[in-house]
Amino acid sequence: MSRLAIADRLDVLPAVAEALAAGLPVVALESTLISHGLPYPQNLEVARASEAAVRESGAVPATVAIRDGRFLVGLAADDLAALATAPAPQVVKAARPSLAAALARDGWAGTTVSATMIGAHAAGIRVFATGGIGGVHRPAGNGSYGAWFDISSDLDELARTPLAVVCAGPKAILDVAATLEVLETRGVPVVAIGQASLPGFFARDAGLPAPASVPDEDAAAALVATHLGLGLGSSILVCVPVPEADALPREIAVDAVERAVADAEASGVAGPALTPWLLARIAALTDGASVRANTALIVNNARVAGRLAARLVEADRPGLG
Ligand code: PSU
Ligand code: MN
Repeated sequence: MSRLAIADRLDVLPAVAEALAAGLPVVALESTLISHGLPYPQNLEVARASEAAVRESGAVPATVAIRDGRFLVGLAADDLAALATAPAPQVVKAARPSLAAALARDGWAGTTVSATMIGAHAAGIRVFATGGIGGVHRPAGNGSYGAWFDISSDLDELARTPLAVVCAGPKAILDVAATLEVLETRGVPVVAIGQASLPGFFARDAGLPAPASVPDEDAAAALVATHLGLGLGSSILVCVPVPEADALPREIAVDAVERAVADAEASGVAGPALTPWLLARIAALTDGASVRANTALIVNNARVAGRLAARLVEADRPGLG
């Protein structure tokens, strides 16, 4: 009888496999932001800069993607470039519900937060960096969810797969308060580093208190180690504010998001196309300022995740530190 396992689909890059076998810190990076979230050439620049930031923090980067039926954990430099430059319609977006479809076809798929978590966890990785997680989309202008009822599979994945997921907060295009409520119901701890308010993706402040906060990365690492050590099966969401110099002022972010959501509604965009559509519309509305914020926060999260992974490895070694 055949074995039923994701592991049979994994191709772990040798540098990543060696690091994991040696107990060295590794950070998974997602690839939907490369394939669908950012335009070329910023997507390739961000992907390379994120890997470099993880390395500078003392960890090994593992960008996760799908190609020709294989679940790739860690991309060689030429593969990263191939994914970033592959013609858009030929690259699909793979999440938990579309994972089988993405693996059953030839060609590339960018993995969302949910699909990246599945591959990273199967490979034995504990820390993952992204830009912003998916969540509960906003209701239509009339306040009714109706045809707009749309909750990202990222939220259920956070509840069922144990990792430390580093992000800049739920994406600002979402109903952030509703997203936090779902995370609470599903038992996912959400912690902000260095501030009491929830980081707001493009902006440093989402306008809501974070469910929990810690003063610094050391305290974050201790909380992550405790959470993962409990074996509850869920992830912990670590929220890092976008770097000050590249943040969008909150009013500008709120205004662009509101206009983009109204435009999406008027254009009838929905489903998996919605998030990429909104990000592109906001980029146009802010003259590229949102892309600069998005780029800066992704690379910054990769850097923080690298340091977190290194601290977790130190905590594994009793008697040291
Ligand atoms: N963060 C970014 N840009 C992105 C995404 C996250 O800065 O493009 C992607 C992530 O892959 C996330 C996905 O998992 O958007 C959510 O899509 P959806 O709302 O369709 O579940
Ligand atoms: Mn959706």
